[in-house]
Amino acid sequence: MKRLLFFCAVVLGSINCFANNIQVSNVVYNNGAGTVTFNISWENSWRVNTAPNNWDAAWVFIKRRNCADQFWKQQFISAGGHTAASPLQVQTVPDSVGVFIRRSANGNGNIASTSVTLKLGDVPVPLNEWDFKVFAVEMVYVPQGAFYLGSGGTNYYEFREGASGAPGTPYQVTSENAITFSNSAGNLWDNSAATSAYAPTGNVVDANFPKGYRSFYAMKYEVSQGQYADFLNSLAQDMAISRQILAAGGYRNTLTGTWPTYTTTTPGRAMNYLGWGNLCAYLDWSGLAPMSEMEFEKLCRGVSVPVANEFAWGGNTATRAFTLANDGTNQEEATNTIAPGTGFANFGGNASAPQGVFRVGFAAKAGTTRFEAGAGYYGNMDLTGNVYEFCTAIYGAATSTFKWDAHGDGQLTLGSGFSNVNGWVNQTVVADGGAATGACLKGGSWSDRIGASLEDQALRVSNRYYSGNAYGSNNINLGGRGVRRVFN
Ligand SMILES: [Ca+2]
Ligand SMILES: [Ca+2]
Repeated sequence: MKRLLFFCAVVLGSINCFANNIQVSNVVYNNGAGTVTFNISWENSWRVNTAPNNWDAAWVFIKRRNCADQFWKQQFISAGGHTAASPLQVQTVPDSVGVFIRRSANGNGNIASTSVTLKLGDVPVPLNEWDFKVFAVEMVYVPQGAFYLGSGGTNYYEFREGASGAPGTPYQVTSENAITFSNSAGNLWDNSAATSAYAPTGNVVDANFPKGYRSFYAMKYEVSQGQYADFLNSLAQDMAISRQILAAGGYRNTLTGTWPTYTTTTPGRAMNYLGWGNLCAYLDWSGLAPMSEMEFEKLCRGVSVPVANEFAWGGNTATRAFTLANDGTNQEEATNTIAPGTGFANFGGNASAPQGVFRVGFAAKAGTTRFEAGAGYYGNMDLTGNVYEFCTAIYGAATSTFKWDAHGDGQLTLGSGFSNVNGWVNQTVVADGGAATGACLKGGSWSDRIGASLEDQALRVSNRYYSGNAYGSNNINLGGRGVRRVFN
C-alpha cells in the first residue's frame, strides 16, 4: 500500500488546544531524536511554600495519528530525557501516560509561552509517518495531610464522627488506613443515621479507597465544552458517535457538529450533560481518574477547621453570580456586587436567567480573594455550583473495588469508546437508574438554590444527599473533573 509520506511530513501536527487560557502551540516532531517540542502558556500560575503549600501544573499527554488513519492513539512518554525552559520543569509519572509541567521554583503570575521538549516512548516505524497532538489540562497539587469530613452542620446527609450526635463533630482523616463505618467512637458515620443507602458494603472503607490523605493532583476546573469537543474529535468515528453529547443551546451548552469536527462556540464553559460513563471515558482517555467524595471535601476545605454548612470557599453564605459580562467569550465573567463576607458562585438559576453553565473559573481574576473567586482551599475553581461533580461515593461496593492507584491509560474500548479501567464502577452507565450506584454528585449546580430543604442543601461541601444516588445520565446539571494520585 502506498502511503502519503510527503503529506505527512508537511503537516506534522501544530494544533492549539484551549482549556481556560492554557495554550499549546508550535508542536514539532523530531523523528530522529524521538521528541515532540512545543510551547505552553497559562494564566494565574503559582508555587508557594506558605499555606496552602502547593502549586498548579499542566497535565500534558500526547496522541499520535498515522497519515492513513483519523484515529488518534495514545503516545506514551519516555521515563526521562525531557527538558523545559525556565520557569518550568517536567514531573514524570510511572505509567508514562503523560507528564506534569510546573514551576521549578516559588512564584506566581502568568506563564508566558515557554518551550518544552518531551522524549517519546516507542513510536511505531516508519518513524516519519506520524502526526502528534499535545493536550494540556490545568491541575492543582494537593499535599498529603490530615483533613476533616463533615462540617458539623445541619445537612440531613453529612459525615460525622461516630459517637457524636447530629449535628455532629467532624471526622478527621489522619491516614489512608481502612475506616470503619459505625456509630461508635473513633469511627465514621453519617447524620442520617446511615440507612443502608448511604453506607459502604460491609461498613468498611477499604485501605485502597482514595481517602484524600495522600497527595494528589486535581483538575483546576470542571471539564469544559472545548475539552470534550477535542476529546470527541480525537476518537475513532464509531467511538465518537457513541460518546457524543450534542446539546446545542441547552442551558448554555453549544457543543454541536459531527465527527471529526465537533465544535462549540463556548469552549471555556463547563461541560454539562456529562453523564457518569462519559466522564469516565474522558478521564480514561486523559490518563486521569474520578475523584472520591472524600477527596472532594479535601479540595474544598483543605486543612482548615470546618465551618458549619460551609461552601467551597470556607464560609456559609453566598452571593449568586448572574449578571454576565463578555458573555460567550473566553473572558466571560459576572459583575454582581459580592456582599461582604460571602463567596461568589453560579447557583440559583433554575428559573431565572442566565439559566445554565458559565465559563470555568469565571470568578477568578488577578487579585481576587478566595471568597471573591469562589475557590477551594488549594485553588480549584467552581467546586460549589456551575455543574454538579461526579465522584466515587462511600456507598455500596464501590468503596472496596475503587482503588487509589487505578488511572486511565489513554485507551478506550474500541467501538463503544467507554472507559475500561479495572475497579472503576459502572463505567458504561449514561442513564439514570440503579445501575449508576457508586457514582455520586457533589457541590450542587447552577440550578440549585440555598435553603433548608434536602434538595436546597446540595451546594454545601459536606452534603451527601446525592451520595447514594442512581443518577448517571447526561443531565443539564451534571459534569465533573479528574484527579491523578500516582506520580514520581
Ligand atoms: Ca462544580
Ligand atoms: Ca483504558
